[in-house]
Amino acid sequence: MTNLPNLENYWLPFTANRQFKSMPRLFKAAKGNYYTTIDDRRMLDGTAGLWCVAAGHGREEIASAVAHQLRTLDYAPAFQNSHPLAFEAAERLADFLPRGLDRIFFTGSGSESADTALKIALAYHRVTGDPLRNKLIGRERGYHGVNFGGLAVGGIAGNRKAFGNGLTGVDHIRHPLDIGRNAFTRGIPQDGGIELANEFEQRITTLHDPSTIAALIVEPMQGSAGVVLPPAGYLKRLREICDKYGILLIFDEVITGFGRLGTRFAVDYFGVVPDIITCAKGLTNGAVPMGAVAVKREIYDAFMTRSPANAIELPHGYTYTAHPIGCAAAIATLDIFEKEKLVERAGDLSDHFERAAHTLKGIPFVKDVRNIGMVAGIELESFPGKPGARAFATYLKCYEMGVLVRYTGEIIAISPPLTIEKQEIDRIFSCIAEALTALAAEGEQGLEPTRYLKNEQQWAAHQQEIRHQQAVLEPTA
Ligand code: PXG
Repeated sequence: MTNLPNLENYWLPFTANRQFKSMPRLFKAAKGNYYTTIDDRRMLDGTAGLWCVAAGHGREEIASAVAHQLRTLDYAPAFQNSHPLAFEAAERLADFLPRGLDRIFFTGSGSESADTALKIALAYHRVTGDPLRNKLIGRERGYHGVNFGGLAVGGIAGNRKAFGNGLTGVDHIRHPLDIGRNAFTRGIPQDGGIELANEFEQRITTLHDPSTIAALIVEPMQGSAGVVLPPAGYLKRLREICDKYGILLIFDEVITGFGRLGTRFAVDYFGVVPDIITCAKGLTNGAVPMGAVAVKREIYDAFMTRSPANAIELPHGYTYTAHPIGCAAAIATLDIFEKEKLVERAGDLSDHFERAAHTLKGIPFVKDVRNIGMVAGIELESFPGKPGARAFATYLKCYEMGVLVRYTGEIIAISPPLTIEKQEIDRIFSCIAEALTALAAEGEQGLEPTRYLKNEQQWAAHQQEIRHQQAVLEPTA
């Protein structure tokens, strides 16, 4: 492998580090819908990075806005001072968001957005004289980032178990995935939504006093847990139950925001309006770390009218809240969305995307295909005793064939840049079909990760390189 960096010091997130470092997959450049790998291979981006590069890679408009901003004002203190671009970015984002959610708190990521939203919900009930409303409800299989608040309301078991007790006063409602009933449904499932949502009411009335619940947080579509879709009527019913009991409803739109479903936000897709929206990722097209929390005007006004004069209304914020570079990138991204009508483009492509995704029905090991907008989840049958191995091998095979897909558990998730072309969509799904067909022929052997290096020579050279670097770093070892 060419130009391999020293791999020792960097601890990769959510990655099997030892496995990765034994066969690193590094990108050195990206443009449009393609990455270039360190060994000069072109890789079609079937995942928009990590769901974030909606407008395609290497956007000149964002690069020059960021470069200009860096040279003009690299940083301004976020507390007690600010800069004009913060206000402009907030105004532009408010225009892009669903009506009424137009008071914006900026953060540095989706995780910070989730924790910020939860804290705003708790503080809101205090400031409005209802301090006993302090429990938070999330959902099984939910993902709200990795900070303690988001982790507590999140429902991906593996992410929680390693970290002890987390927050108290948290409960979860059921996730809506029901493959037995809904396998291979095109778009959202039609049945079962109301009864599932009603369980939320039942749970909070039997296990809790609903007047102690501060907020319910859900992803309108669960992304990280493998593309779990809300059945028809489900989100609307959750909204009604929240209204009935004075509970704030938070939509985590870190993945669903910015055109992913063929609408600006999932709110626009489902016609259900929460009290708070979190977003990140697509906000800056993934180019600069940034997130945002949008709240209904009434929530902001409650803080402004009920806090003592001259008091800090919300004792919360980050050094990098509304960072000038992030704001510049966000404004440039919103310009691209507007100019290229990216949301409409995603909406127009959705039917083609759906048809392409469902060509996988009948391919070996595919037990469900789920899709909405420009998202598809392909759930595979596990190899006995090796959970996740088949999805991982599929990912590696696709990588070898020049297509980047995501895998989580035994699910392949596809979420390309919204700039993708129809033939590129076809290529993604035909590549997955080819990978799975090959795996079916190879049996258990096909699940061995080291098979997927291009050839043995490359593998040997690569191992030698790693040994060399280790020797340089640890001369006595
Ligand atoms: N909320 C939701 C709904 C998310 O999907 C976060 C919060 C956290 O965002 P940050 O910026 O702190 O990572 C996310 C992040 C995947 C994948 O492959 C998904 C995420 C991140 C990385 C990978 O599904 N979602």
